[in-house]
Amino acid sequence: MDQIFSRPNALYKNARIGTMDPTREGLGIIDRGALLVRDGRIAFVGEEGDLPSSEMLTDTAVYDLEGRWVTPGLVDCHTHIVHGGNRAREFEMRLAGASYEEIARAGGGIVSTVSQTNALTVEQLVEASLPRLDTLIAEGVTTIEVKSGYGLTIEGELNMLRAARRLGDIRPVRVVTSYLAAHATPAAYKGRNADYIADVVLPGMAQAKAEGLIDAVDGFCEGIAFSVAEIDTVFRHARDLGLPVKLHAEQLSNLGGAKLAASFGALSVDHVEYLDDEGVAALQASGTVAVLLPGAFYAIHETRKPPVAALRSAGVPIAIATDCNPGTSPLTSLLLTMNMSATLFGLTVEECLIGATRNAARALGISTETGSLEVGKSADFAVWDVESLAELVYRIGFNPLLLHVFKGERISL
Ligand code: DI6
Ligand code: FE
Repeated sequence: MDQIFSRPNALYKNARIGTMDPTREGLGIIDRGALLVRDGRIAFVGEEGDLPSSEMLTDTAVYDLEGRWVTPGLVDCHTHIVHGGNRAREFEMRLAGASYEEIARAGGGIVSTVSQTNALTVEQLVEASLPRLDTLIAEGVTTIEVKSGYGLTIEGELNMLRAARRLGDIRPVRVVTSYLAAHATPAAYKGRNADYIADVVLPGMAQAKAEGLIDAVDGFCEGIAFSVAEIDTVFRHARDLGLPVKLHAEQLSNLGGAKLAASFGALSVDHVEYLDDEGVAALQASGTVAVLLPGAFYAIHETRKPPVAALRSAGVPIAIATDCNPGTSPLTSLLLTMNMSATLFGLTVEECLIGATRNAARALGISTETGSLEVGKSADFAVWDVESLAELVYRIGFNPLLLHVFKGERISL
């Protein structure tokens, strides 16, 4: 269990800070900087020489970071970390040549995790998820998005979301939840998507919202999952309930899911390997974030890369995330995700760092709270033992985190 110090008012000085502040150039770097934390929020961030007068520094602990680099706390904006069991057997099948779609159509894939998940109580789901969450926290993740989508019954979906909320109660991390009942159709409703949506997805959404369990609604728009029209039905219900939406879109083909999501002002569309120019234009118009998931691309041996150049020139914000899930992305490292985003998708170091902080927070609709180091935001930041921030993207399987702070509380490792 992480040892958490009491919440001090604290001054962190002698730091090199990558603020990711959008009002500053590039990474928003401050060379000899200081961060003042009061009541869990950033009261000052800037050049040490511009620190406010001394009275703001009374009853304040002072930490000399000895010139080390500081970034915002990392934000993993797309995960399925709450689930039972694993799919190592399918991994072997894929090594023998079976495609992700063939495995799904043969009853494997998502639905095979469903029974392993529904067999667990909420507390058992929490216990099963903690090793994955702790691994991410140990790399400086201070915010994580957690989806449902392996229950596929009302009670099963709600239990997953209850477990997700519980994770945020017992660990120093902000948990943002997404309702993903429209992830797959359970065996009992095989070939009857519309009935499944009417009987489970829509009433479950209302119940989950009433219990304060969901922050957004997600869906899987794909030939092996739900059509654009079916997702449209789900998103209309979300809009009626006042819930924002996001979508797994254009992962294996182009059904036009991104365009539909953009028409609802979606927070994000995720995967987007098969996104076309029309889809890019729709995202640009709606301000929707494109979340790239290199773990899934890598694990299912996908060859089609997301249209990064088109996204870049259209000014569509790009975020990256682990997509930590037992089937297509059993990846529990946002640092490795940054390396894969650069190496596999051609993102720059700056795009990777902003993609795992500021733009990831934007994909969750919490840009006013975290994702960059600006006055008034939550004091969520990480201190790294590196010579340059590029090392956070360059290294493969190495964690240079020295310490991190969440809501002003110093999290020892
Ligand atoms: N796309 C994915 O890659 C994951 N979900 C989705 O919509 C797969 C989840 C799984 O295979 O368990
Ligand atoms: Fe996913």
